[in-house]
Amino acid sequence: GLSCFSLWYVAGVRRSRLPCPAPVSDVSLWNILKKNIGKDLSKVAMPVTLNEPLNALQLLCEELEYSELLDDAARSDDKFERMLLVATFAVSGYCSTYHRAGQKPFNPILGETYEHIRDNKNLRFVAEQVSHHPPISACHCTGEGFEYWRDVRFKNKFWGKSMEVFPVGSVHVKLKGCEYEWKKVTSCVHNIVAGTRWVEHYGDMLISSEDVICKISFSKSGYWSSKHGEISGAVMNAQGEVVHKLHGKWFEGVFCETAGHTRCLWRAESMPPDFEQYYGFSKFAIELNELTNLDRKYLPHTDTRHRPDQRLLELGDVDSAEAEKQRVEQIQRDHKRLRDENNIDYHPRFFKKVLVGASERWQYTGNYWQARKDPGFQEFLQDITPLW
Ligand code: PIF
Repeated sequence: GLSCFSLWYVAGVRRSRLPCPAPVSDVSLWNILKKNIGKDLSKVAMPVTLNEPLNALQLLCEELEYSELLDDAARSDDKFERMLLVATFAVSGYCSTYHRAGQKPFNPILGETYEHIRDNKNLRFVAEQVSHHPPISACHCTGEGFEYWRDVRFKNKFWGKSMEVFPVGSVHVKLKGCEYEWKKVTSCVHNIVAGTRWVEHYGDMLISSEDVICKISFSKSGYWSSKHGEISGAVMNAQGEVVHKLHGKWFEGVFCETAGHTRCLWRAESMPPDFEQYYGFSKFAIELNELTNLDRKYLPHTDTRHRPDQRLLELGDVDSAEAEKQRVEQIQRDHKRLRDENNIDYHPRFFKKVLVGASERWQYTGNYWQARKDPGFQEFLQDITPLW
């Protein structure tokens, strides 16, 4: 029968705490960086103590924490209101980064996957690491009346004190037959080597759809400025006339102003107790890497929740986590060498590369949820050598 655990799971109850607080890390990032000046940092294996127990695929999922904004957009009959909610969703995706500048996510292994289901929201998310060098992650998600997809590759620029991250690739949302597309703004991690690390996002975001556009500016200000985190923007019709104005802070909330009247569209959830000791994770982030008995039954062996080094870090066993990270990375190198020696091309399982103009996109094949059905992934993934 069902264990107590799975009954909880069925009822949608998830853990509200990580098993262990973040270990105290004394690793000197400066020692690593000075040895690698001018190098592409994505080609340097970093110590596990720089990481948080989540990876880049799970961070893509985390940007959907406030997906009900898209559900609401899909329910609205007003195209300007729909754009307003899509734009608010786009801003809300930055919220989790506020308390998370202290660590970096795990870099997924090529072929690693991550799924996330929220029955109460009808949300189904799937992601796959489709390229190792350069690291590229692709994801696809459906909710109540919307579809969402994105692929991303991060370009970094290390400036000595700070690091700028330029996400390459677009975010797409489709609802009520209309497609919305935008590019994410530049992110910057300050005080990389000394002092308190903090994150800032800046630049202009343009969300386009058929005949409504929205422009949002993320201000560059400084940590102590009252303008820190400020965004402002406008929803415009095809003639460029402003219909609604937007303002707020990406870590706090978004407000809409229409003809002198102001209303709140979104507010960030409050943080769980002791979040500082627990990697700055929100309630949503805490849940992302939970592995229930039911998950064990259904998840493919490629799912991040099965990755041993990340699990060991979550459990606070730093030494074993480091040893496992190196072992897993070596397996990945061996697989690559075997492919190279035998002239075998690598093809991701659930996404395929398509060319749109001059740019590459990774399109979901639809295979994942199909393969998950009885008899599960065994048959579908049997040709994949275990990743770890
Ligand atoms: C390893 O990844 P790490 C390296 O890629 C290594 O080259 C590879 O060996 P190989 C290993 O198999 C990898 O595990 C390095 C790098 C990874 C990303 C991209 O995890 C996402 O050891 C970045 O890390 C997201 O990290 C940033 O790249 C979002 O994970 C904000 O470049 C970085 C991060 C820079 C450090 C900044 C620290 C800030 C706290 O032999 O196969 O090449």
